[in-house]
Amino acid sequence: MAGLSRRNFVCRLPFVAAAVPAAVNLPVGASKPAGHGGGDGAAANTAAHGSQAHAGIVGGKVKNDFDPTEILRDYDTGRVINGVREWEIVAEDKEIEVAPGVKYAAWTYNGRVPGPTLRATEGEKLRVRFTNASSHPHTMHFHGIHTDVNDGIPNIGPGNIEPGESYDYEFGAEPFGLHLYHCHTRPLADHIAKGLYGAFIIDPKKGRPKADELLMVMNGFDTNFDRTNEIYAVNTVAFAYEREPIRVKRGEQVRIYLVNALEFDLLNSFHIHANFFDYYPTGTSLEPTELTDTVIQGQGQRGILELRFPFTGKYMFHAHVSEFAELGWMGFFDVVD
Ligand SMILES: [Cu+2]
Repeated sequence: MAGLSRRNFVCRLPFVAAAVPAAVNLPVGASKPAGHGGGDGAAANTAAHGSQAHAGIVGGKVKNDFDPTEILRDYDTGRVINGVREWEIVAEDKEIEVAPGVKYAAWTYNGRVPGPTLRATEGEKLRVRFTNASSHPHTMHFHGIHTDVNDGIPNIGPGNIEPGESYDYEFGAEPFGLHLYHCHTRPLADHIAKGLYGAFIIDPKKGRPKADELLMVMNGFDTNFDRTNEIYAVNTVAFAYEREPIRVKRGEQVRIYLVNALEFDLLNSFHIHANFFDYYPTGTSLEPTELTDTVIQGQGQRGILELRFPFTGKYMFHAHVSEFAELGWMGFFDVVD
């Protein structure tokens, strides 16, 4: 029995919520709600168009050592020692909660998913002191320009860093832009999907204009290990910003660092309601390429969005892949004076 696919999972959510409060443990695949076969389209349809189509994952509190609202503005600039900017990163196995009642056995960098948002300035020398305290081999592979031995892949340089081992990755901060880092141990999709990824921001030397800066890593979780995702989110927790909308100021420049770390789905997207944004692909130019309200990113793609909200109120944002939105990837901005 393979358990529920994510597609019949979304149809079942309302029944599940009614039948068992802790329902969203369901994607683990064990218990199917009785009396609702996969062909029960009419009933599913009725429920899905009711007022609480995703009530099964909206309600309740999620407990983690990290908070999606704090992750938005939490930038880790490490420390500078003898002219080198340096971070200490530890990989560890850790159970996290990706929706109320949905636990996930993650692999993490510094205990959180996404890992810390590492931030440096163009041209600096960087050192990432990596220790593997997990029970599996891992690496840290950075997007950027560097030598092969610092590329964090299995067969070159230090290769896989085994449990209990450490390695210092050293490279320069180039080019400026929004990059990412992730484990590159095989099987690759699994090592990334388990949670070993984070954003890597290199600021241009002259900086960018002042803004309220928000980090958003689009991700998902394959909670029943069938290589499709059952939960989608920004910064890990489904519907986190629906429960706690992102507070921003009317008229203020907002800059979103948007990264697609999703595995098992080729594309992800970001759509803002009632507004438009300037888009800077990969953040490697200071000139935007597009004024739009929707952007698509493939696996590993990222870009910078800049916008201002002219009106106060609650403004939705979500994946325009509707299925992802219904499984957790949606939220609100709360625009205030
Ligand atoms: Cu790994």
